[in-house]
Amino acid sequence: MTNPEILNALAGAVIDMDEEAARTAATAAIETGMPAYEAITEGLVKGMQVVGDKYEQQEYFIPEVLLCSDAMIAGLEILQPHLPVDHNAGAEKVVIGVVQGDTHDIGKNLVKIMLEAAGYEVHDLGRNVPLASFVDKAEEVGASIIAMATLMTTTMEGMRTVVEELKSRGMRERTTVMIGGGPISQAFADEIGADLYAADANVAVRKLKNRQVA
Ligand code: B12
Repeated sequence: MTNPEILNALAGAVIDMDEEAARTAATAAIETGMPAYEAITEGLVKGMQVVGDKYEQQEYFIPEVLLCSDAMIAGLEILQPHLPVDHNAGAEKVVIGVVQGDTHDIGKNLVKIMLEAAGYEVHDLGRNVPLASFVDKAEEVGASIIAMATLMTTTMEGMRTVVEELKSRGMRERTTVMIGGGPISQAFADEIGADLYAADANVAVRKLKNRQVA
């Protein structure tokens, strides 16, 4: 298979809810020497974006979306061990999670994988995370970065609460707050006083790295 065929097969496997096809295409990607990073972002994630569109057009419903996500995870399990790990981040610690009230975690999991590959030590609180837990965990493990995700407008405000909580505990100055997810924007990040916003997992890693250099 050529590289475009492999990327199409990865995306197609996610759209077709086919775990086996996702594993086969992921294995083909590795065997042909395609960077795992490219296979994830240009293959599996592209497929999941199409799934998102189909859900919004009511062509797919919750059961289909969950099967698509299983196929994406099947592909990720093969690709993730092949992501080259960069040790230059000096094992800076990140606490990541999806804010309270929201259970969408596919994007957050991708950001986590990319951060780990970039050399960060990631503490994953999962989804529907009580807001104070972000700050509690950062304090407990000595994390310098809190990364929060949400895909729902109804739960965005929770991010502001976390920023305020950091201030009231005297931790704001030493903690970088990064936010992302569907309804989040740079304008919202500015409004609540978050340090960084990223529209996707690649940009998230780049912005964190740049911030270190700065
Ligand atoms: C998959 C999905 C689901 C799955 C979630 C499975 C799972 N384990 O995550 C299921 C089917 C369970 C689901 C349930 C619901 N969903 Co839903 N779901 C989606 C869907 C179709 C795709 C989301 C997705 O995974 N995309 C693929 C990933 C890769 O993209 P991503 O999450 O955006 O992540 C990327 C970036 O945003 C960024 N990013 C993500 N996180 C972070 C974090 C940081 C720190 C940074 C920097 C960047 C970053 O990087 C990622 C990778 O590049 C979206 C529609 C859409 N187009 O987004 C609706 C959507 C998010 N869901 C929606 C809704 C309403 C619901 C439900 C309430 C439906 C219901 N009535 O029950 C429930 C939620 C219940 C709850 N309380 O949580 C709405 C939200 C509307 C809104 N604006 O508030 C959407 C937008 C659909 C719609 N148009 O109505 N859903």
